[in-house]
Amino acid sequence: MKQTWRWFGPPDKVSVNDMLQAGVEGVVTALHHIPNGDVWTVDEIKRRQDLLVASPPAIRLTWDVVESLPVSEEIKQQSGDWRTHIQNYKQSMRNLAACGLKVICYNFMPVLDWTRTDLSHTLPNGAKCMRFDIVDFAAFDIHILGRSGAKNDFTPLVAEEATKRFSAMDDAHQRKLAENIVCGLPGAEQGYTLENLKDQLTRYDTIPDFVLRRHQIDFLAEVLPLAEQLGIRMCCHPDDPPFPLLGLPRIMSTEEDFRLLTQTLDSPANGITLCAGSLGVRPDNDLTGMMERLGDKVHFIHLRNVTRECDGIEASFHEAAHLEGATDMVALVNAVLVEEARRKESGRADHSIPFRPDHGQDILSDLETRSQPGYPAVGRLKGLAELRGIITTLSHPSMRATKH
Ligand code: DNO
Repeated sequence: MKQTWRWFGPPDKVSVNDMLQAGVEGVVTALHHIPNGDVWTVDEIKRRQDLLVASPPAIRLTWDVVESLPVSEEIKQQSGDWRTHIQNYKQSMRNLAACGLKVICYNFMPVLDWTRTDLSHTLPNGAKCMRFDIVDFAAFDIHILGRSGAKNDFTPLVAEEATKRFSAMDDAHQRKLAENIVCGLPGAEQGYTLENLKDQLTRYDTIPDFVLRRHQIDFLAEVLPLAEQLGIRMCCHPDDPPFPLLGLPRIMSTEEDFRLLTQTLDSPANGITLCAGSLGVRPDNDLTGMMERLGDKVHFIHLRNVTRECDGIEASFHEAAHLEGATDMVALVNAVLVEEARRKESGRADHSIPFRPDHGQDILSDLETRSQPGYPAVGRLKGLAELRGIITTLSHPSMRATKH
Protein backbone atom coordinates (compact mmCIF):
# COMPACT_ATOMS: atom_id res chain seq x y z
CA MET A 1 0.00 0.00 0.00
CA LYS A 2 1.69 3.15 -1.17
CA GLN A 3 1.36 5.92 1.40
CA THR A 4 0.33 9.08 -0.40
CA TRP A 5 -0.86 12.48 0.77
CA ARG A 6 -3.10 15.08 -0.81
CA TRP A 7 -1.48 18.42 -1.51
CA PHE A 8 -3.38 21.41 -2.89
CA GLY A 9 -0.34 23.08 -4.44
CA PRO A 10 1.25 26.41 -3.49
CA PRO A 11 -1.74 27.78 -1.49
CA ASP A 12 -1.72 24.69 0.78
CA LYS A 13 -0.62 25.56 4.34
CA VAL A 14 0.91 22.09 4.59
CA SER A 15 4.28 22.26 2.85
CA VAL A 16 6.28 19.80 0.79
CA ASN A 17 8.72 19.60 3.70
CA ASP A 18 5.83 18.71 6.00
CA MET A 19 4.85 15.86 3.69
CA LEU A 20 8.40 14.62 3.63
CA GLN A 21 8.60 14.61 7.43
CA ALA A 22 5.27 12.81 7.61
CA GLY A 23 7.05 10.06 5.70
CA VAL A 24 4.77 10.06 2.68
CA GLU A 25 5.82 8.01 -0.31
CA GLY A 26 3.91 9.89 -2.99
CA VAL A 27 1.70 12.89 -3.63
CA VAL A 28 -1.89 13.28 -4.76
CA THR A 29 -2.59 16.63 -6.32
CA ALA A 30 -4.41 18.45 -9.12
CA LEU A 31 -4.14 21.65 -11.11
CA HIS A 32 -7.00 23.31 -9.29
CA HIS A 33 -6.29 26.68 -10.94
CA ILE A 34 -7.19 25.42 -14.42
CA PRO A 35 -10.89 25.91 -15.21
CA ASN A 36 -12.95 22.75 -15.62
CA GLY A 37 -13.05 21.61 -19.21
CA ASP A 38 -9.72 23.21 -20.20
CA VAL A 39 -6.60 21.27 -21.19
CA TRP A 40 -3.87 20.59 -18.65
CA THR A 41 -0.73 21.34 -20.64
CA VAL A 42 2.55 19.48 -20.26
CA ASP A 43 4.14 22.73 -19.05
CA GLU A 44 1.58 23.17 -16.27
CA ILE A 45 1.87 19.52 -15.21
CA LYS A 46 5.67 19.73 -15.12
CA ARG A 47 5.53 22.98 -13.18
CA ARG A 48 3.57 21.16 -10.45
CA GLN A 49 5.97 18.23 -10.49
CA ASP A 50 8.88 20.66 -10.12
CA LEU A 51 7.34 22.03 -6.93
CA LEU A 52 7.48 18.64 -5.22
CA VAL A 53 10.98 19.12 -3.91
CA ALA A 54 11.65 19.43 -0.21
CA SER A 55 14.64 21.45 0.94
CA PRO A 56 17.03 20.87 2.54
CA PRO A 57 17.89 18.21 1.64
CA ALA A 58 16.65 18.37 -1.95
CA ILE A 59 14.44 15.32 -1.95
CA ARG A 60 11.95 14.97 -4.75
CA LEU A 61 8.53 13.52 -4.10
CA THR A 62 6.59 11.97 -6.94
CA TRP A 63 3.13 12.95 -8.07
CA ASP A 64 1.38 9.56 -8.16
CA VAL A 65 -2.33 10.23 -8.36
CA VAL A 66 -4.33 12.97 -10.06
CA GLU A 67 -7.23 13.91 -7.84
CA SER A 68 -9.16 15.06 -9.73
CA LEU A 69 -9.05 15.64 -13.43
CA PRO A 70 -12.51 17.25 -13.27
CA VAL A 71 -15.35 16.05 -15.44
CA SER A 72 -17.11 19.32 -16.26
CA GLU A 73 -20.77 19.95 -15.58
CA GLU A 74 -21.19 20.21 -19.36
CA ILE A 75 -19.98 16.61 -19.77
CA LYS A 76 -22.16 15.43 -16.88
CA GLN A 77 -25.20 17.18 -18.38
CA GLN A 78 -24.22 16.70 -22.04
CA SER A 79 -24.82 20.36 -22.66
CA GLY A 80 -22.96 23.29 -24.23
CA ASP A 81 -19.35 22.55 -25.12
CA TRP A 82 -19.36 19.01 -23.72
CA ARG A 83 -17.86 17.42 -26.82
CA THR A 84 -14.96 19.88 -26.78
CA HIS A 85 -14.53 19.22 -23.06
CA ILE A 86 -14.21 15.49 -23.76
CA GLN A 87 -11.56 16.18 -26.42
CA ASN A 88 -9.78 18.42 -23.93
CA TYR A 89 -10.04 15.73 -21.26
CA LYS A 90 -8.36 13.29 -23.62
CA GLN A 91 -5.61 15.78 -24.39
CA SER A 92 -5.03 16.26 -20.66
CA MET A 93 -4.78 12.47 -20.30
CA ARG A 94 -2.13 12.33 -23.04
CA ASN A 95 -0.21 15.13 -21.38
CA LEU A 96 -0.43 13.51 -17.96
CA ALA A 97 0.76 10.17 -19.32
CA ALA A 98 3.65 11.94 -21.07
CA CYS A 99 4.69 13.21 -17.63
CA GLY A 100 4.47 9.73 -16.10
CA LEU A 101 1.05 10.10 -14.39
CA LYS A 102 -1.08 6.98 -14.65
CA VAL A 103 -3.83 7.13 -12.00
CA ILE A 104 -6.69 9.58 -12.51
CA CYS A 105 -9.46 10.04 -9.96
CA TYR A 106 -12.69 11.74 -11.03
CA ASN A 107 -16.27 11.89 -9.83
CA PHE A 108 -19.70 11.98 -11.38
CA MET A 109 -21.53 13.90 -8.66
CA PRO A 110 -23.73 16.57 -10.21
CA VAL A 111 -23.25 20.21 -9.20
CA LEU A 112 -21.82 19.79 -5.70
CA ASP A 113 -18.76 17.74 -4.82
CA TRP A 114 -18.55 16.63 -1.19
CA THR A 115 -20.99 18.32 1.13
CA ARG A 116 -20.94 19.15 4.86
CA THR A 117 -23.05 21.48 6.98
CA ASP A 118 -20.42 22.24 9.65
CA LEU A 119 -16.72 22.55 8.82
CA SER A 120 -15.56 22.99 12.39
CA HIS A 121 -17.59 20.90 14.80
CA THR A 122 -16.09 20.70 18.28
CA LEU A 123 -15.76 17.23 19.78
CA PRO A 124 -15.77 16.53 23.53
CA ASN A 125 -11.94 16.31 23.55
CA GLY A 126 -11.55 19.77 21.94
CA ALA A 127 -10.63 18.44 18.48
CA LYS A 128 -12.62 19.80 15.54
CA CYS A 129 -14.05 17.83 12.69
CA MET A 130 -16.43 18.13 9.77
CA ARG A 131 -20.04 17.21 10.21
CA PHE A 132 -23.16 16.68 8.14
CA ASP A 133 -26.39 17.38 9.99
CA ILE A 134 -29.45 16.23 8.08
CA VAL A 135 -31.71 18.71 9.92
CA ASP A 136 -29.43 21.66 9.08
CA PHE A 137 -29.25 20.44 5.51
CA ALA A 138 -33.04 20.28 5.33
CA ALA A 139 -33.27 23.79 6.83
CA PHE A 140 -30.97 25.00 4.07
CA ASP A 141 -32.79 23.18 1.29
CA ILE A 142 -36.36 23.97 2.36
CA HIS A 143 -36.01 27.45 3.85
CA ILE A 144 -32.79 29.13 2.71
CA LEU A 145 -32.59 27.84 -0.84
CA GLY A 146 -36.36 27.43 -0.99
CA ARG A 147 -36.19 24.61 -3.52
CA SER A 148 -39.68 23.66 -4.62
CA GLY A 149 -40.71 20.22 -3.41
CA ALA A 150 -37.70 20.05 -1.05
CA LYS A 151 -39.90 19.27 1.96
CA ASN A 152 -40.99 15.98 0.39
CA ASP A 153 -37.40 14.80 0.12
CA PHE A 154 -37.08 14.52 3.92
CA THR A 155 -38.98 12.50 6.50
CA PRO A 156 -41.81 14.52 8.13
CA LEU A 157 -39.86 14.51 11.39
CA VAL A 158 -36.70 15.94 9.81
CA ALA A 159 -38.72 18.54 7.88
CA GLU A 160 -40.49 19.63 11.06
CA GLU A 161 -37.23 19.85 13.05
CA ALA A 162 -35.70 21.80 10.18
CA THR A 163 -38.49 24.39 10.34
CA LYS A 164 -37.96 24.82 14.07
CA ARG A 165 -34.21 25.08 13.67
CA PHE A 166 -34.49 27.57 10.82
CA SER A 167 -36.81 29.83 12.86
CA ALA A 168 -34.18 29.95 15.60
CA MET A 169 -31.32 30.88 13.22
CA ASP A 170 -30.21 34.51 12.94
CA ASP A 171 -29.00 35.94 9.61
CA ALA A 172 -25.36 35.23 10.31
CA HIS A 173 -26.09 31.60 11.11
CA GLN A 174 -28.13 31.20 7.93
CA ARG A 175 -25.37 32.77 5.85
CA LYS A 176 -22.74 30.53 7.41
CA LEU A 177 -24.77 27.38 6.79
CA ALA A 178 -25.38 28.34 3.15
CA GLU A 179 -21.71 29.19 2.70
CA ASN A 180 -20.60 25.82 4.10
CA ILE A 181 -22.84 24.01 1.67
CA VAL A 182 -22.47 25.96 -1.57
CA CYS A 183 -19.06 27.61 -1.55
CA GLY A 184 -17.09 24.53 -2.50
CA LEU A 185 -14.94 22.48 -0.13
CA PRO A 186 -11.25 21.81 -0.83
CA GLY A 187 -10.82 20.04 -4.13
CA ALA A 188 -14.43 20.71 -5.08
CA GLU A 189 -14.38 21.80 -8.61
CA GLN A 190 -16.83 24.64 -8.37
CA GLY A 191 -18.46 26.93 -5.82
CA TYR A 192 -21.82 28.67 -6.23
CA THR A 193 -23.93 31.53 -5.07
CA LEU A 194 -27.49 30.66 -4.06
CA GLU A 195 -28.76 32.06 -7.36
CA ASN A 196 -26.47 30.11 -9.65
CA LEU A 197 -26.93 26.99 -7.54
CA LYS A 198 -30.68 27.21 -8.25
CA ASP A 199 -29.93 27.65 -11.92
CA GLN A 200 -27.65 24.58 -11.93
CA LEU A 201 -30.28 22.49 -10.16
CA THR A 202 -32.93 23.23 -12.76
CA ARG A 203 -30.60 21.90 -15.44
CA TYR A 204 -31.01 18.48 -13.83
CA ASP A 205 -34.80 18.57 -13.97
CA THR A 206 -34.63 16.42 -17.08
CA ILE A 207 -31.67 14.26 -15.98
CA PRO A 208 -32.84 11.43 -13.75
CA ASP A 209 -30.41 8.77 -12.47
CA PHE A 210 -30.59 6.55 -15.53
CA VAL A 211 -29.76 9.46 -17.85
CA LEU A 212 -26.81 10.54 -15.70
CA ARG A 213 -25.57 6.93 -15.77
CA ARG A 214 -25.80 7.00 -19.55
CA HIS A 215 -23.79 10.22 -19.62
CA GLN A 216 -21.12 8.62 -17.47
CA ILE A 217 -20.95 5.61 -19.76
CA ASP A 218 -20.79 7.90 -22.82
CA PHE A 219 -17.91 9.76 -21.21
CA LEU A 220 -16.06 6.58 -20.32
CA ALA A 221 -16.66 5.01 -23.72
CA GLU A 222 -14.73 7.99 -25.11
CA VAL A 223 -11.85 8.07 -22.64
CA LEU A 224 -11.26 4.41 -21.70
CA PRO A 225 -9.80 3.23 -25.02
CA LEU A 226 -7.28 6.06 -24.79
CA ALA A 227 -6.61 5.28 -21.13
CA GLU A 228 -5.88 1.65 -22.06
CA GLN A 229 -3.45 2.78 -24.76
CA LEU A 230 -1.69 5.13 -22.37
CA GLY A 231 -1.69 2.71 -19.43
CA ILE A 232 -3.87 5.08 -17.39
CA ARG A 233 -6.18 3.78 -14.66
CA MET A 234 -9.32 5.88 -14.22
CA CYS A 235 -10.98 5.59 -10.81
CA CYS A 236 -14.38 6.99 -9.94
CA HIS A 237 -14.86 8.55 -6.51
CA PRO A 238 -18.16 7.80 -4.73
CA ASP A 239 -20.85 10.32 -3.90
CA ASP A 240 -20.21 12.08 -0.61
CA PRO A 241 -22.50 11.72 1.24
CA PRO A 242 -23.78 8.61 -0.56
CA PHE A 243 -27.43 9.58 -0.83
CA PRO A 244 -29.43 12.05 -2.95
CA LEU A 245 -29.15 15.75 -2.16
CA LEU A 246 -31.12 18.73 -3.47
CA GLY A 247 -33.20 16.49 -5.70
CA LEU A 248 -30.14 15.73 -7.85
CA PRO A 249 -29.45 12.33 -9.39
CA ARG A 250 -26.85 10.30 -7.46
CA ILE A 251 -25.34 7.26 -9.15
CA MET A 252 -22.15 6.25 -7.30
CA SER A 253 -23.33 5.56 -3.76
CA THR A 254 -23.44 1.79 -3.30
CA GLU A 255 -21.65 -1.45 -4.06
CA GLU A 256 -24.27 -2.13 -6.72
CA ASP A 257 -23.50 1.22 -8.41
CA PHE A 258 -19.81 0.35 -8.64
CA ARG A 259 -20.53 -3.19 -9.79
CA LEU A 260 -22.77 -1.85 -12.54
CA LEU A 261 -20.17 0.69 -13.62
CA THR A 262 -17.30 -1.77 -13.81
CA GLN A 263 -19.38 -4.48 -15.47
CA THR A 264 -20.94 -2.21 -18.07
CA LEU A 265 -17.52 -1.29 -19.42
CA ASP A 266 -15.19 -4.07 -18.45
CA SER A 267 -11.73 -2.58 -18.82
CA PRO A 268 -8.69 -2.52 -16.57
CA ALA A 269 -8.82 1.25 -17.01
CA ASN A 270 -12.36 1.47 -15.62
CA GLY A 271 -11.78 1.48 -11.90
CA ILE A 272 -12.81 2.65 -8.48
CA THR A 273 -11.58 5.07 -5.84
CA LEU A 274 -12.61 3.21 -2.71
CA CYS A 275 -13.36 6.10 -0.35
CA ALA A 276 -14.09 4.44 2.99
CA GLY A 277 -15.32 7.69 4.50
CA SER A 278 -17.83 8.56 1.79
CA LEU A 279 -19.22 5.05 1.35
CA GLY A 280 -19.05 4.29 5.09
CA VAL A 281 -21.86 6.75 5.83
CA ARG A 282 -24.36 4.14 4.63
CA PRO A 283 -24.90 1.19 6.96
CA ASP A 284 -25.56 -1.02 3.92
CA ASN A 285 -22.10 -0.42 2.46
CA ASP A 286 -19.76 -3.14 3.72
CA LEU A 287 -16.35 -1.66 2.94
CA THR A 288 -14.30 -4.81 3.60
CA GLY A 289 -16.72 -6.86 1.50
CA MET A 290 -16.53 -4.28 -1.29
CA MET A 291 -12.75 -4.52 -1.26
CA GLU A 292 -12.98 -8.31 -1.36
CA ARG A 293 -15.52 -8.38 -4.16
CA LEU A 294 -14.48 -5.42 -6.32
CA GLY A 295 -10.81 -5.23 -5.30
CA ASP A 296 -9.34 -5.94 -8.72
CA LYS A 297 -10.89 -2.70 -9.97
CA VAL A 298 -9.74 -0.56 -7.05
CA HIS A 299 -6.95 1.74 -8.23
CA PHE A 300 -6.89 4.24 -5.37
CA ILE A 301 -8.05 4.22 -1.76
CA HIS A 302 -9.12 6.90 0.72
CA LEU A 303 -8.93 5.67 4.29
CA ARG A 304 -11.09 7.58 6.73
CA ASN A 305 -13.91 6.88 9.15
CA VAL A 306 -17.28 8.34 10.08
CA THR A 307 -19.58 8.12 13.07
CA ARG A 308 -23.23 7.85 12.14
CA GLU A 309 -25.38 9.82 14.53
CA CYS A 310 -28.74 8.25 13.74
CA ASP A 311 -30.27 5.33 11.88
CA GLY A 312 -31.27 5.30 8.26
CA ILE A 313 -29.60 5.99 4.95
CA GLU A 314 -30.05 9.76 4.92
CA ALA A 315 -28.43 10.42 8.24
CA SER A 316 -26.33 12.87 10.20
CA PHE A 317 -22.71 11.92 10.69
CA HIS A 318 -19.34 13.38 11.64
CA GLU A 319 -15.82 12.55 10.62
CA ALA A 320 -14.33 10.27 13.24
CA ALA A 321 -10.67 9.59 13.97
CA HIS A 322 -9.28 7.09 11.45
CA LEU A 323 -9.57 4.01 13.67
CA GLU A 324 -12.87 5.01 15.26
CA GLY A 325 -16.27 5.08 13.62
CA ALA A 326 -18.25 2.69 11.50
CA THR A 327 -15.57 1.06 9.34
CA ASP A 328 -13.40 -1.72 10.75
CA MET A 329 -10.11 -0.31 9.50
CA VAL A 330 -8.04 -3.37 10.39
CA ALA A 331 -10.31 -5.66 8.39
CA LEU A 332 -10.37 -3.24 5.46
CA VAL A 333 -6.57 -2.85 5.37
CA ASN A 334 -6.26 -6.62 5.56
CA ALA A 335 -8.55 -6.97 2.55
CA VAL A 336 -6.37 -4.48 0.64
CA LEU A 337 -3.23 -6.46 1.50
CA VAL A 338 -4.91 -9.68 0.37
CA GLU A 339 -5.79 -8.03 -2.96
CA GLU A 340 -2.24 -6.73 -3.38
CA ALA A 341 -0.83 -10.22 -2.76
CA ARG A 342 -3.25 -11.65 -5.32
CA ARG A 343 -2.17 -9.06 -7.91
CA LYS A 344 1.49 -9.73 -7.24
CA GLU A 345 0.99 -13.43 -7.68
CA SER A 346 -0.80 -12.92 -10.99
CA GLY A 347 2.00 -10.65 -12.21
CA ARG A 348 0.05 -7.40 -12.23
CA ALA A 349 2.34 -4.37 -12.37
CA ASP A 350 -0.12 -2.32 -10.29
CA HIS A 351 0.09 -4.52 -7.22
CA SER A 352 0.90 -1.66 -4.89
CA ILE A 353 -2.32 0.33 -4.49
CA PRO A 354 -1.91 4.01 -3.58
CA PHE A 355 -3.93 5.19 -0.60
CA ARG A 356 -4.09 8.40 1.33
CA PRO A 357 -5.16 9.10 4.89
CA ASP A 358 -8.28 10.96 3.94
CA HIS A 359 -9.23 14.04 5.91
CA GLY A 360 -8.23 14.43 9.51
CA GLN A 361 -9.56 16.12 12.60
CA ASP A 362 -8.03 19.43 13.61
CA ILE A 363 -5.90 18.69 16.66
CA LEU A 364 -3.00 20.38 18.49
CA SER A 365 -1.43 23.07 16.25
CA ASP A 366 -4.04 22.44 13.53
CA LEU A 367 -6.44 24.41 15.70
CA GLU A 368 -4.30 27.54 15.10
CA THR A 369 -3.07 26.84 11.59
CA ARG A 370 -6.55 26.53 10.18
CA SER A 371 -5.55 24.80 6.97
CA GLN A 372 -8.10 23.71 4.40
CA PRO A 373 -11.18 22.14 6.03
CA GLY A 374 -10.55 18.41 6.43
CA TYR A 375 -6.91 18.62 5.41
CA PRO A 376 -4.82 19.58 8.47
CA ALA A 377 -1.22 18.42 8.90
CA VAL A 378 -1.28 16.91 12.40
CA GLY A 379 -4.72 15.26 12.22
CA ARG A 380 -3.85 13.58 8.95
CA LEU A 381 -0.41 12.63 10.19
CA LYS A 382 -2.06 10.95 13.20
CA GLY A 383 -4.31 9.03 10.80
CA LEU A 384 -1.42 8.07 8.55
CA ALA A 385 0.67 6.92 11.52
CA GLU A 386 -2.17 4.74 12.82
CA LEU A 387 -2.78 3.25 9.39
CA ARG A 388 0.93 2.69 8.90
CA GLY A 389 0.94 0.79 12.19
CA ILE A 390 -1.82 -1.50 10.94
CA ILE A 391 -0.14 -2.06 7.59
CA THR A 392 3.23 -2.77 9.17
CA THR A 393 1.73 -5.20 11.66
CA LEU A 394 -0.42 -7.07 9.16
CA SER A 395 2.46 -7.27 6.68
CA HIS A 396 4.96 -8.56 9.21
CA PRO A 397 6.32 -12.03 8.48
CA SER A 398 5.34 -13.18 11.95
CA MET A 399 1.65 -12.59 11.13
CA ARG A 400 1.20 -16.05 9.67
CA ALA A 401 -2.40 -16.24 10.78
CA THR A 402 -3.52 -13.59 8.26
CA LYS A 403 -4.61 -14.64 4.82
CA HIS A 404 -2.11 -12.69 2.68
C1 DNO B 1 -12.96 15.24 -0.56
C2 DNO B 1 -12.57 14.52 -1.74
C3 DNO B 1 -13.39 14.79 -2.97
C4 DNO B 1 -12.75 14.09 -4.15
C5 DNO B 1 -13.48 14.25 -5.45
C6 DNO B 1 -12.89 13.33 -6.47
O1 DNO B 1 -12.24 15.31 0.39
O2 DNO B 1 -12.46 13.17 -1.46
O3 DNO B 1 -13.43 16.16 -3.23
O4 DNO B 1 -11.48 14.61 -4.35
O5 DNO B 1 -14.82 14.00 -5.32
O6 DNO B 1 -13.27 13.72 -7.75
